[in-house]
Amino acid sequence: MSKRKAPEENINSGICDFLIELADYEKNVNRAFHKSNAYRKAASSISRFGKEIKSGDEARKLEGVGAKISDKINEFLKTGKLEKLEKVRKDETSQIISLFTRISGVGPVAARKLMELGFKSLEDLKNNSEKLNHHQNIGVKYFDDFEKRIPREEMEKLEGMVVGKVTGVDPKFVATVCGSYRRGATSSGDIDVLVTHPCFTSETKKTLKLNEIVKSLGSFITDTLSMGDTKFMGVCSLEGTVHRRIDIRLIPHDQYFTSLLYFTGSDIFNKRMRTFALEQGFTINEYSVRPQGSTGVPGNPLPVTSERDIFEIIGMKYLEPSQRSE
Ligand code: 8DG
Ligand code: CA
Ligand code: CA
Repeated sequence: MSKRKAPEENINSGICDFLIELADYEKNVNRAFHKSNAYRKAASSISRFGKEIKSGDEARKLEGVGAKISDKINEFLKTGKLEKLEKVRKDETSQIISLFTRISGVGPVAARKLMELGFKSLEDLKNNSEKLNHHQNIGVKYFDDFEKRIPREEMEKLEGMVVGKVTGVDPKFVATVCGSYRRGATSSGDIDVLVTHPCFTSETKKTLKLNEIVKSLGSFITDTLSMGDTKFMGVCSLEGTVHRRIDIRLIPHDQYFTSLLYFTGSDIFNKRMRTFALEQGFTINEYSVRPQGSTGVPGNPLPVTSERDIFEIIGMKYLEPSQRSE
């Protein structure tokens, strides 16, 4: 996942910002993933609320906001800041780990390890490249570029270029840019491309050559982070300007719509939808929708021919991509 999200129009952005900062701190520095998710969930509820929150008690009525978060909201509304965050921001360990987790390919575990090796800055990492893997070194190299959001206008150019080249290999290829771009965002963190072909299904297992698809993109691709059978992670650049992260995934034709839904996100929306589905007795993931069965063992994948089908099966009102941001 890319590490910076675009600021959205949100009347409670002050509260949401501090909750997301706490979520990142819990995830990256403490590796307390449940706590981190709790903060993110609360931030998501509050940003969907749409009205100005005037007290912790008012926020408590929302899903995912408990006593502790409600107290923090009161402190923030009263004083304009949060004692806990003030401390975290001053702490050197937190500063270094937070910086390192912003590097592509560096998660919370690697970030702490690098700090424990005594590294404090990107400069330190550049001078000790043998301590980093290939992906991480490229992450350091393009650190500034990867932090820059991609304006929608550039995303449109990138889309045109990728789709043109891929369908040039075979007009039956379908290439779709998903992620925040498909949700209509004014800027995106990276380029998430799904590629499918009618002859490539989970049954036939006919392998498509992902490296051929990547090769067709030519010098547009500047670096490869990893190349698997179905997933390419790399770096691209239009006319040698800013370097952008690009992921290309090959998806079997019969799993295309569940993948499209999953990789359109947002990740918060996916979590909400998955929870909703489970409550209705279905398991959904990027591969399939399956009935949960009374014994808890998922049944066979149900046929799906559109994203709308998936919403209908689980009994959720259809939401356009642009309505799936939270
Ligand atoms: P952005 O790049 O503009 O910052 O936002 P994004 O496009 O929504 O996020 P992303 O990190 O590029 O992920 C693309 C979609 O993939 C996301 O919207 C939903 C799905 N996704 C999850 N969980 C995860 C995950 O852990 N890793 C990745 N790579 N994708 C995930 O729901
Ligand atoms: Ca991505
Ligand atoms: Ca993205």
